[in-house]
Amino acid sequence: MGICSSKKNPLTILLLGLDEAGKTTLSYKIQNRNSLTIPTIGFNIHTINPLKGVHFNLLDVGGGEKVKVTWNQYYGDAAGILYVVDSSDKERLQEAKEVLHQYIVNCETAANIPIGILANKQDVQNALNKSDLAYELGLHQLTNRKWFLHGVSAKTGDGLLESMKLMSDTIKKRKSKTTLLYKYKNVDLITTIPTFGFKVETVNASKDVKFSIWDVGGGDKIKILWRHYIINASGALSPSEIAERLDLSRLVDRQWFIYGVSALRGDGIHESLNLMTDMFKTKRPLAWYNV
Ligand SMILES: Nc1nc2c(ncn2[C@@H]2O[C@H](COP(=O)(O)OP(=O)(O)O)[C@@H](O)[C@H]2O)c(=O)[nH]1
Ligand SMILES: [Mg+2]
Repeated sequence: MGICSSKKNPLTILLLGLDEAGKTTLSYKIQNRNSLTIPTIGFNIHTINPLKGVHFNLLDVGGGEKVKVTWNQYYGDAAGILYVVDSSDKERLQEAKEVLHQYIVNCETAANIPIGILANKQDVQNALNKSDLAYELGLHQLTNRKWFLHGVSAKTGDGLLESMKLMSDTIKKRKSKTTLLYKYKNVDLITTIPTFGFKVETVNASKDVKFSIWDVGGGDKIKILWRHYIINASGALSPSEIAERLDLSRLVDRQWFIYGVSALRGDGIHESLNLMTDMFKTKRPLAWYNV
């Protein structure tokens, strides 16, 4: 299934945060193992299956001075980031905030990667609560991306499973062409990572018609290649508005249609495949859109 979260193909989740925040403890606790809380040298990977249907590779890359600058090397493969904060260490909150913004939020290669902020060490008396922490970390500045904040204790395990569920849900909420591709394949639980290169899936539209659907990605370098593929346009505009903007009325010497779909809800997907099939079978002129 390529990029879905599965046992064979876990999604990569980066565990980031200052040293001593509790990343290593957390990654062991979630597997119900005792942690060896020695500073992380290099990185540790834990493959976990915290909930049914959720498979993550948790990458604990460490948070020391020299390591932070290497975080961006991991962003390309990451489906999500868990940023662990020690809620009981008020003296280092400003540092935690600066590191979050400098190395993750404002880092171009991490743009759009969903972030879960884990307010760790909630078992410690006087640990900052969620709303105070949100303020101290400047989380209101996290616009244009999916994020959540959740209180946890890596020591007691409280909140850990919920935070994995939140991470999985947040990743799923990202709308993308890849989501559409998998919806076509009638896969209900979809978790996606950004598309590099392209993916091709064969879809059985009906008994005797199969399509190859190409998901070619949408990064800046990729967009200029789109003209080599079939151009797909979708968005909040209605199909008729899109037809107008794309000047589809000029397509007089070929069959075409434009059809509104929602990859997340599944609306219109089967209908659009049926239209494609009809167009193929009948070969009669077709120029059509749903409003
Ligand atoms: N009380 C408490 N201590 C924690 C918690 N999580 C981690 N620690 C302690 O914090 C210290 C640093 O933890 P570690 O996992 O090595 O942090 P890392 O540098 O982020 O990997 C260790 O002494 C842990 O036992 C927690 O939730 N509660
Ligand atoms: Mg560590």
